[in-house]
Amino acid sequence: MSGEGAPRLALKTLGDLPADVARPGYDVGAAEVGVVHLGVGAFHRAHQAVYLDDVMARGAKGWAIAGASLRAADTYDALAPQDGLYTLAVRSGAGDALRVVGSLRHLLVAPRDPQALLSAMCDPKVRIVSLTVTEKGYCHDPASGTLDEAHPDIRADLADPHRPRSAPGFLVEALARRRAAGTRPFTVLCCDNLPANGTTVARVTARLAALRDPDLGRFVEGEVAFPSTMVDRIVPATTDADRALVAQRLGVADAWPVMAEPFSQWVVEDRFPAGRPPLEEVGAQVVADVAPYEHMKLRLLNGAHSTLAYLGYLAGHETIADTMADAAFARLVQRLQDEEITPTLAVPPGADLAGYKAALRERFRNPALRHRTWQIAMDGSQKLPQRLVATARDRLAAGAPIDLIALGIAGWMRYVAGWDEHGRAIDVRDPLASRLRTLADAAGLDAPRLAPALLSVREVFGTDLPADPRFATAVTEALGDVIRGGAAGAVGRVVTR
Ligand code: CS2
Repeated sequence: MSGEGAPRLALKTLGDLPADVARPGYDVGAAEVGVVHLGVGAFHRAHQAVYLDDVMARGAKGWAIAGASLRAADTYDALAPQDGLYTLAVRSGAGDALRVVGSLRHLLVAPRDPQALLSAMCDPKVRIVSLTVTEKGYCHDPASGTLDEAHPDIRADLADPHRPRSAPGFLVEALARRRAAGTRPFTVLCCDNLPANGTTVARVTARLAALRDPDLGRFVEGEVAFPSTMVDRIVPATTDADRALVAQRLGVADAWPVMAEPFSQWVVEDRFPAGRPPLEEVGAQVVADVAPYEHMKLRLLNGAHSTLAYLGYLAGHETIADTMADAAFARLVQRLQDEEITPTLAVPPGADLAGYKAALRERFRNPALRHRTWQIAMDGSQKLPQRLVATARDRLAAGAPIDLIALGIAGWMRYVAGWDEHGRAIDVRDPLASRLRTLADAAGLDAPRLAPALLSVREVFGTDLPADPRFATAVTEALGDVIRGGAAGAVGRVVTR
């Protein structure tokens, strides 16, 4: 069904879908755009777009999405012929529940036509510009959360601000144009796993604006709302096998369905001066302060995820579920969460932390998801600071041990060295990959040399931790263990200690 020329999912085939495929409960063709989303990847389509689909099914008008890709045109090319429709397959042991999502009403590709994206962002009906551009898409220094002014895209955006390339560049130019036109600013809604994501993106955007014009900087700082959010849903990359399976169930081809776990959570700070969709009616939590939710999620879920990804990959496990099926790894996750992460958390009001952690481990075990360790291992330099390093910093400030966190960090170091335990090359994807590789090559696979070499990467560890002998020693010892005994051996040893 997925071959060239097969009938495609589209508005005109929507009525022919089998009865067990859920579809939009509103007039999709008449839905009006109120949100421009930057980074219309799988996560967005399995998360925010689904909440907005639900919002419109409940009768709220004007919350459809214009989704832009800031780099590749593949999402556009897949979904434009489908009128923006795509399938969400919710995967569990009980099989796949399919649903066609209609909230993506308009698609754009920034590099093909930056002016079209800017005009969409300047439409007075657009009240929110949301983003999932991944950690590296903000062109910031992950350790300090400030704009990386030397970033090539930022330099390009300063040289030619009216044809932006970066996400902050688009935000600043669109806000400047709205201001000049007397249109009230949109609310900027970051949905990436950054620490204090709203505040961080506000800082980065205001700085870029100020570099263009101090007055514009003050405007962004004073007049634009950047509520913080916590987003959570595990969404592995779609494979060709997934496409074939979905096509078989639909009876028509869908060039880019998204596959997700049943769990979904969205916690949003209630600061939307231009208005917002009634998210609390569709299961999102609208709160005054996201910080405790964010810490809980970034540290317990993403911190454990990255630990499993590096050590699991090195131990030869393809997916998170495979890694969790190894009892020593499952034990590592539990102990890491209970002993080293939990004491650093300010728990959200009314949260059942024990239940939350147990549910997380069950989610990791979901055998239907096939979430690859390699996928999660990507962009570690951008992820580690908020997932593991910040937790280590808090532990050290409290005089507490960090052996398990150090093992996760050591897994990253061994991984970015670029060779697996059988001497095969690892395809390391990271904006700093070549620098990390150069450092690792110069040091060799020798912990007392490799650990300090990688600890010198300021973007990840700042300047404080490399100088803290407790941190450096714990990481060097853990790395020595991983190098000598392999990742599985090191995990086995640490959990029986
Ligand atoms: C994962 C996240 O790829 C990764 O780095 O840790 O995408 C994770 O699946 C989501 O944050 C879950 O909400």
